[in-house]
Amino acid sequence: MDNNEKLKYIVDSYNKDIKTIDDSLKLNEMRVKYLGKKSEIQEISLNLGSLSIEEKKELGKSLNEAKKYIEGDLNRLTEEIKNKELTTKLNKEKIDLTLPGTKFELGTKHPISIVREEIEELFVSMGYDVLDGPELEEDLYNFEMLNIPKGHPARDMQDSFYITEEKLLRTHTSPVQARAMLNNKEKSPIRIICSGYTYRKDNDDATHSHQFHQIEGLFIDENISMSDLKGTLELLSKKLFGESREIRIRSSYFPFTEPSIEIDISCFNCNKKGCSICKNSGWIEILGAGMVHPSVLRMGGYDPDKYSGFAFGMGLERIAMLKFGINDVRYFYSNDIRFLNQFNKIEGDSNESK
Ligand code: 2NM
Repeated sequence: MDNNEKLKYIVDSYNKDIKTIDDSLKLNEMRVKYLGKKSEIQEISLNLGSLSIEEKKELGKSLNEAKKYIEGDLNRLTEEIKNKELTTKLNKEKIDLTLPGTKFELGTKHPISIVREEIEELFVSMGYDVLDGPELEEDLYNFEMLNIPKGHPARDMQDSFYITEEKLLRTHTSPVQARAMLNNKEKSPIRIICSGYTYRKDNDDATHSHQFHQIEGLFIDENISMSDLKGTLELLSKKLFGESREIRIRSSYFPFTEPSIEIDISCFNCNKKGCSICKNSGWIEILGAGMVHPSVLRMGGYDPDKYSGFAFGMGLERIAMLKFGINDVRYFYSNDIRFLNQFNKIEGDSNESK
């Protein structure tokens, strides 16, 4: 077989081979086989050197034609197969936009948050600001500024989580109020509400937790009296436990208020007839309050001869337990989904079809 015949044979063989090729991988193999370094065409062109000028010219031309033909055909097919493969891929990956989306479960609002927000909403509507402060507090703000000096029984080391001599986990949210008084450089009236985690050394049981929530309010202005406090707490009681609630004031003691009081509400379960919830008394204790002690005002930079104020505080766990009929404070922290799911779903429509 002379070289020209060989070339013809190669092209024929290519034409036969190419008929069975339908993907880009095999196509690449074809390119290697017919045009690559070890291809027959390459082999022939390596032999050109040993030929006469005439023969070289003639064979060179035929070689070029064969190469061009195979190359052109391969390029055309490459394009064709690429398009075919893309179409197949697009068809396979087609998205049906009419299919319903993936449903996901929204959480519920924690009962402590429900109660906190309800209280905050009432006080914000009366012009109070919502404030917070650090949980790791200084002795100065947690005790000293609140008329609880060193040696006072209320600061028993056994009851507080001290981190250093001067730092402890706050035992109430009142230090936020002490800070607010100090921070108000104009000594203008203050209306604030603040809530958050508080800590006391306690053995956890159904009614005690070493970590719990308080919410406290403070109102300082000229001519603030006990009747302002009473009206405010009456509103709060009705908002939390229903319009028909009555309140009862008992005298009490807190170092930071004088006088100090405790507020009971008429039992929402038996309406004063006596039941197990109110322990047959007809009344339920819900919070402590009082007129801010003159020493506390003075330490906060307020002149007690010009200003007066009231303050109140309550435990959010206790309020939520009464409101929702929960008999063990540990439910709030156990993250039991059966407990949590009993409270309203957070606003949003993802659960609507469930
Ligand atoms: C209570 C009861 C009575 C109270 C007092 C203050 C402050 F900072 F103004 F002195 N904040 N909170 C207070 C008063 C808290 O909780 C049972």
